[in-house]
Amino acid sequence: MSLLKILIFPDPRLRTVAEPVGVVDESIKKLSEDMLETMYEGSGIGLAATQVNIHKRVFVLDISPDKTEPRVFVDPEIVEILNPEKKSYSEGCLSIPGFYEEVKRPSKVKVSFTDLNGQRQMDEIEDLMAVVVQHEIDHLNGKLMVDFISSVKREMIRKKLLKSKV
Ligand code: QAP
Ligand code: CO
Repeated sequence: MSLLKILIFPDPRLRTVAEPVGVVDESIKKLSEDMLETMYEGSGIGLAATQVNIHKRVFVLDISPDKTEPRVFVDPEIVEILNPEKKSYSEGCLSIPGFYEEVKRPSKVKVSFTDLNGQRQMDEIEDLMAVVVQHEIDHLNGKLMVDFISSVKREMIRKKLLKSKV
């Protein structure tokens, strides 16, 4: 396994729309292992391939307290919003270190994705998992959590991260 370099906002490469994977091959398995290692190293709970400058539709997450439940989503799609009632959550992002912002999203969604065995899966998700899945799918579409906040706050974060050179 190897640690990957995480792009930091406002790196323009974070705005790239990722390409569908299609067939899950060894390169995708290796990528997901490296992404999980990189996510754990940064004490994250979710990481999209876009954040490590690989523009393929893959993300990983692990929201378990002891970090023992890695999950990999390939070609994920939100097929249905099961509860449109929006819930606010203070979100973080490994590409926006040190900043947390309240974002409102649908609280329950149905997601389809390909697993590492190449099987298409369907899952109903809610609570923190639903927040992370929507946050990560946004990354694959070049969207960031700072796009949901005021432009004044976004500018402040942009300037601070450009200066801090993390
Ligand atoms: C996405 O983000 C997420 O600022 C995953 O200094 C997070 O793992 C979605 C992290 C929360 C919903 C809720 C952030 C690590 C990790 C930081 C992360 C930091 C170190 C963020
Ligand atoms: Co993020």
